[in-house]
Amino acid sequence: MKITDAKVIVCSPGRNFVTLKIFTDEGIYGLGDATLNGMEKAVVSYLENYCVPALIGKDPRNIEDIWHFFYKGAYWKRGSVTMTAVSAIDMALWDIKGKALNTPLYNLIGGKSRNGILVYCHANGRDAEETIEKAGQKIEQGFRAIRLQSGIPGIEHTYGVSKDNKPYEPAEKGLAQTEYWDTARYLNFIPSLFKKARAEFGDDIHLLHDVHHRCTPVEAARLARELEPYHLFWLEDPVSGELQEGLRLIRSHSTTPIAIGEVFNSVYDYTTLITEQLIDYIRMPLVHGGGITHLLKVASMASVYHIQTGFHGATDLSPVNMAAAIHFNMAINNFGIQEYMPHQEIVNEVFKTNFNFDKGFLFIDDTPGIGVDIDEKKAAKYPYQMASLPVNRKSDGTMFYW
Ligand code: EZ4
Ligand code: CO
Repeated sequence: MKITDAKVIVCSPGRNFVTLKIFTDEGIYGLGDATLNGMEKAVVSYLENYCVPALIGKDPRNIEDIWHFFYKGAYWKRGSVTMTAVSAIDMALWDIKGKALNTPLYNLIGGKSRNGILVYCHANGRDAEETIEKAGQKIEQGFRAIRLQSGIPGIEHTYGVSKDNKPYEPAEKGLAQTEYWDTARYLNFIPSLFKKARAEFGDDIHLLHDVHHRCTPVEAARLARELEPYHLFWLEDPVSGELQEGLRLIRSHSTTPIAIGEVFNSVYDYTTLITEQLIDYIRMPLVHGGGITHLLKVASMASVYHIQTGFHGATDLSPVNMAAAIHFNMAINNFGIQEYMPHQEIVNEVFKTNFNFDKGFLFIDDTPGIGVDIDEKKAAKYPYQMASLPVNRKSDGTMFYW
């Protein structure tokens, strides 16, 4: 079997998606997600100019070797842009293998370990009361795990809270907008939100929260400790994770479970965190973390240390990634939870999917490969639109993490 061609499809049904399609001489093609929110064209360029020409003529069955060709073989390795490209190639190759062997992806990586995939959704509101009201609606829709993000008195735009009461989409058209931040107000507010939520919903609903990289290690330790009485499923990205040693401080002060790494792109972002048992959940998704091939290794290493997966699943990851993640989560033993933000209806005009939600869980059918297809004619109706994630400054103007 030989790769004959590959192309990159960019479309914007409501938001931008980049999809890699790899063709073979046996008429089988595979799809991979290559979407990197706000940096889409950088990945497109790396794929089109450097990866696609190198793929042509290779045997798509040799996934491990091709993965290392694009990782070890590249002198300038790692980084979100290049690893997203490697991830897309890897996903498309697993899709081809599944189709060639006429079996769903989960069968190729261990078979089924469970019946369905526990997911968490988002609830957000302008204040604690509205956030709790929204969470109540999610529980009525069947969700068993909910991430709470709330507007905070004195902070104009809080991460995770939509400005227009529509589903939250952080990227906006054009160049980056500036938001302003105040950690002291945030830290004083969040424990009261979870106190109210526990009083309203009791102990059986899983509650989660995303700090979105905005605390120093000692601030995060305080927050994790003050949230302990409300038994969070996890506290996400409590600090910006590039300082792996910073997580030691949080761990030494609190038993609140920690999830980290939606912006990570290699096992080497995790080695201290895993081997010192400083975290509880791996957030790095297939689409940015080297695809199925690399996440299988990360998940295996994590499993040795009793750490579970909880992959990023925002709407800026395409349905191809979501389906691949469900297969992956079905197969591994140390699956924990999957983030699930349903895409807008118009996304389903372009992508034909094979998964469905029922009573808090996602289920995937047994279509061979990953099982998602793209309608290129429909995709062409929605051309790319430049959009950027916000930048964040402290209220005195100092540049900060978004
Ligand atoms: O900010 O996907 O947990 N979810 C998140 C997301 C990220 C966006 C960035 O593109 O933190 O909302
Ligand atoms: Co997050």
